[in-house]
Amino acid sequence: MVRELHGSLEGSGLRVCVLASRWNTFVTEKLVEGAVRKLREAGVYEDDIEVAWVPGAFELPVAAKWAAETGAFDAVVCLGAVIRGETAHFEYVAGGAAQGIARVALDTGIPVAFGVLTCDTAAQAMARAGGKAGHKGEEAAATAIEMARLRQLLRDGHEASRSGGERAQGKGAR
Ligand code: INI
Repeated sequence: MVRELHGSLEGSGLRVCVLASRWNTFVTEKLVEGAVRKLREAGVYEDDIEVAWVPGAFELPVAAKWAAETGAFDAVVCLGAVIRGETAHFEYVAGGAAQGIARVALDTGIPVAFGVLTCDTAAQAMARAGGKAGHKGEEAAATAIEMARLRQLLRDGHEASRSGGERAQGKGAR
């Protein structure tokens, strides 16, 4: 029978690091509020939530790497708001943050959620930080929990088969 796995949104016992950028704080404070609210609602314990601030979105990847490498967290949530200006700076900051965050997740195996808004205007950013277009902080927190749980399911299941389960002994082989 095909086994189907879904990471749950049950957060108790998970340790989560929330990283937020100080650029455009009027938006990122709202992203942090939503993320922390979502983590609490999911059952993550108060003492298992840590929030750390970085100067800008470009600094999120290296801070995520520091957090992931401690071994103290089951997931990291990166929050930021990059708002387009008149120069190409936007592309470098947003691109660097996105690629860097993806790389940290792949390099460390720790889920790192991408809650960085990349918008043309401040109004678009506010709409996505609890306004008409949803809440990317909440979404990123939920993603982090789901991925941390899925990681546990995938790793625990295969850990069991490696350490002497039926298939490892050849009994389940077709
Ligand atoms: N950082 C942001 O998080 N959002 C922005 O909109 C932004 N803009 O527009 O420049 C921004 N720049 C700073 C950048 O993230 C770094 O902190 C800086 O380049 C120093 O490394």
